[in-house]
Amino acid sequence: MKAPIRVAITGAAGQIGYNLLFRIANGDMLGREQPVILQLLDLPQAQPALRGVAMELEDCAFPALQQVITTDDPRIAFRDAEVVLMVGARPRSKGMERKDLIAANGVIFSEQGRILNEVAARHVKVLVVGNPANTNALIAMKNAPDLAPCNFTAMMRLDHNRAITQVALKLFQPIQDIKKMVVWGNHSGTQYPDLSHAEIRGRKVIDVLRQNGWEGWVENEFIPTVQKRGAAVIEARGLSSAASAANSAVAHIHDWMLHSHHNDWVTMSVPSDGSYGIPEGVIYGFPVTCRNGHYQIVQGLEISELGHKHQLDSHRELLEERELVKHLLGN
Ligand code: NAX
Repeated sequence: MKAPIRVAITGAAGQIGYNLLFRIANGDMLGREQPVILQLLDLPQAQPALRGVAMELEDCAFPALQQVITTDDPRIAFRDAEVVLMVGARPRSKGMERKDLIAANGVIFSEQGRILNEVAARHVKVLVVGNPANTNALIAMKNAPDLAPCNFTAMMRLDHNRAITQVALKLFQPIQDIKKMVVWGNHSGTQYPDLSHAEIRGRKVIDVLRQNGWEGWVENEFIPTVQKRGAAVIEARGLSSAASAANSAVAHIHDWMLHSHHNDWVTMSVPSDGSYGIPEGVIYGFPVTCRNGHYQIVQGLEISELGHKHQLDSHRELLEERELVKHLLGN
């Protein structure tokens, strides 16, 4: 039998947590044969709810679920964790400005980054979901200088999946036939959903759109629909995306730990390395392929002038966010 993997989840009593934990315990993220120990963190006032979720997990009798730990102490939650899903974040309250939200969350992610640095497994893989996800991931990474920066990522997979579905719906084609989508940049309204490299059964999606006289759809409908999808879900449901966010977190870690599909790529926000003219110093959505626990940014894609402008707009926003939290970044 394989050794269990310790998976820590912050904000585990929240709505994404409730949609995430059962998927992980069922083996959707790391495989049915991989035992897991769930180390669940939430605030003191959420502990009764968290214990209720733990009871429900026990009641599922998942074969791969070896243990559930509930705590309000990040030191306990992160100890020896090999996978950490940082979902817990301060929600935006009424009248709160974006910059205040960034600052409030910055404090949480700097403290949790420091604790990860002290107690997590040295090869821990971190996915930040809590918003502003890219900047929170940067803060956690900067406060964990003993851990490899490449192991800090933020979630763009939901945006990626949203983009694929919009194309599949437009073309009336199966989801699994749409490959090589990417959403560049920040998980925010400045993100750049880019279908110019996307393929359908070996043909460029853009050529199929052109053939139907639908080129205008890309800038006029596709990009804004994907960019604003989170707000549309809030408008319809009265709550932010939870099951789809959890599904994306499962897929992000699954592909990173195991592998992405052959002849395709996925979007992950990872520390920029200068690729595509995005200088080091931000966590940015790139197309990546994953093998054996490592990701690689896909190189050599041709970017149009307009595409590059979209990329830089999102980069500029990340620099502005970084400026707001620079006191939390250490060096
Ligand atoms: P909820 O408010 O339902 O749950 C958040 C949980 O985090 C709560 O139980 C709260 O007590 C806990 N929490 C707050 N501060 C904490 C701390 N310092 N340590 C541990 N736990 C803490 O929010 P939910 O809908 O689950 O969303 C969580 C985060 O995901 C939000 O920041 C949200 O904006 C973000 N999202 C990110 C997405 C992405 O694609 N990156 C999409 C979905 C979602 O909007």
